[in-house]
Amino acid sequence: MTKAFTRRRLLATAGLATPALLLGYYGKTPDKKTQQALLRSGEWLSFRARNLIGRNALAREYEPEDISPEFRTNGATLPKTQQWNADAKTGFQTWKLQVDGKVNTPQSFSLAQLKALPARTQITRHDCVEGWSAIGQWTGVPLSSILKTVGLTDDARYIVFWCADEMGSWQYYESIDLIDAFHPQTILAFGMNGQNLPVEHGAPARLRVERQLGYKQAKFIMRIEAVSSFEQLGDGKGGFWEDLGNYEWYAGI
Ligand SMILES: Nc1nc2c(c(=O)[nH]1)N[C@H]1C(S)=C(S)[C@@H](COP(=O)(O)O)O[C@H]1N2
Ligand SMILES: [Mo]
Repeated sequence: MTKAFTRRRLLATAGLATPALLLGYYGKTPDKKTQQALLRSGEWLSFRARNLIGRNALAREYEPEDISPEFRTNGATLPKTQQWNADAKTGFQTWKLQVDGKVNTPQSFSLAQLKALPARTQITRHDCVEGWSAIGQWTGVPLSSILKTVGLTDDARYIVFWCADEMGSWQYYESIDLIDAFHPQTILAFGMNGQNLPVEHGAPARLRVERQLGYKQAKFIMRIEAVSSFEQLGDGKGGFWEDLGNYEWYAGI
């Protein structure tokens, strides 16, 4: 999947291949209207290409001395659901991350299995829409490793994170597209500031998707589902706050 977004392939598609094909189709000398249409299609494609290249850029990473002495919590800080509480009692030894949906091999991972995979550590800034930010150090497994292990099917387009906390009958969930899912700084974090991820910050594992706002950083993840559309989930807008608070689904920063 990531290969599809390499710069070379984008430029080949956007800059050369399409106009060349169109020219071939229209013959030697396209009329003015066709020329303009061609130019417009080139502009549209390069705009899209730039978006895609831009979206793969890394979020800024900070130094250990930049880590905020205090990192606020927001939203749920202690899920009430039975399964999560039973898992918490065992120090999350019984916790299993279910990965399913549009995948070739649905699989579940224990915390120990996740911790045994190659990890990434990054110091980044978290920005909440409510107007506060904090810098923290996150350690976890790149989401791409997990997705490559289970293998996405061709019709997978979004990755959904189902969380252990509920508000009334609404379960917290979030979704991201495959560009963000395969972004090198998108990790399933089980460590924060050199310790196990504290409960209030989403133990045992939470999402860090560093080019997005705070509410996309799903905490208390129980299940990851690959889907082709999120219209059937929740209220159809792709996330808890998108459904309930009309927040933007694409919360890129
Ligand atoms: N499961 C779950 N994830 C969540 C939330 C939540 O209420 N439940 N709140 C979101 C919001 S709005 C923010 S700003 C961050 C806060 O993360 P923190 O509590 O680690 O600071 O988590 C996000 N992820
Ligand atoms: Mo937030």
